[in-house]
Amino acid sequence: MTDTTTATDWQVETHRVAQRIRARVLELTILKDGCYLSQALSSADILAALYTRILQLAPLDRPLDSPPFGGVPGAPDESPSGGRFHGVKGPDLDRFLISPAHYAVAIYAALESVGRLQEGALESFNTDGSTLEMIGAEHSPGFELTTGSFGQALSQAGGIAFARRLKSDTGRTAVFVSDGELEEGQTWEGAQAAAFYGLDRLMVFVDVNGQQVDGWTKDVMNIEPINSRFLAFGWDVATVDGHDLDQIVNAVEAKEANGKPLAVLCYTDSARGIPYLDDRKPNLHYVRPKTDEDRRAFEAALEKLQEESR
Ligand SMILES: Cc1ncc(C[n+]2csc(CCOP(=O)(O)OP(=O)(O)O)c2C)c(N)n1
Ligand SMILES: [Mg+2]
Repeated sequence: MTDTTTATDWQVETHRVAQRIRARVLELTILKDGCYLSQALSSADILAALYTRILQLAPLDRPLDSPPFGGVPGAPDESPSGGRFHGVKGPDLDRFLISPAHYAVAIYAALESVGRLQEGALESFNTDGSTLEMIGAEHSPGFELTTGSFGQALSQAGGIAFARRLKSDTGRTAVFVSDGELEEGQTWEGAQAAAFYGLDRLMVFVDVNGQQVDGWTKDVMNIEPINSRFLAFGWDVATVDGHDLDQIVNAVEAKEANGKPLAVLCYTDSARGIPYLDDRKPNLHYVRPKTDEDRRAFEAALEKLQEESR
């Protein structure tokens, strides 16, 4: 969906949401002198497509605030789960689970962009006592699970999808994972179990941005060929350009009820929207403006992204 002259209304609006995500996280990167920026650049279109077009989530009456951390959710205290930003749960509604906890700022920006997180809430981002943590946890907006130790959410999503099938829910369970998490053994145990139990209402969206903390994923621990690996595990697989809204949405719409879970492999660019960062690849896991030239380039990129967000 690069040619906006032929884009339909939803594509134009969803593209704006994606640019707002990028702009917001870049703004915070400048303000905080560093942030998980590249993750927002790579995943913005996937998240925008999910929140505006793919997921069936209950609407909220109004954007929610995220009060300070009041203890972990669950008994005996009643601290709210970050899942409430996805609306009330329902048998015919979807669930959306986030696995890579360092993508939290991209999730907060996405929630703000689609009117689920109150504007201004991000002012407390990464400050003591705030639930808008740099590394999200089960109390952070959008998060139902604590998954800072990676590779866990696919198994948990499979468990949730399995339980939902026992209850005859018709809603789908979606989980977002990063490509570095495919290096984790538990990911593949989860994939194996999901196929074994025939969980065809389970969908995993992978942000294949090619990088992990120590460099290119292919150099640290190669995960390719991801497509044939998932196929071999008994999944349906769609390989898409993770910046092409049509391709992402169509991958889900083409899914048949055939007893197989779906993996949508979204190949992305971790500098998308800020070409200035191209030269720093693959060292974009955590981005700081280091020089005055960086700061000037970041400010210029912010202006452009904000312009495209309106
Ligand atoms: C089980 C586990 N091992 C190692 C880490 C440390 N770690 C934090 S971020 C990261 C990189 C993960 O890859 P990815 O999410 O693809 O990186 P990105 O694309 O965000 O740079 C690693 C290995 C962790 N959080 N959990
Ligand atoms: Mg990655």
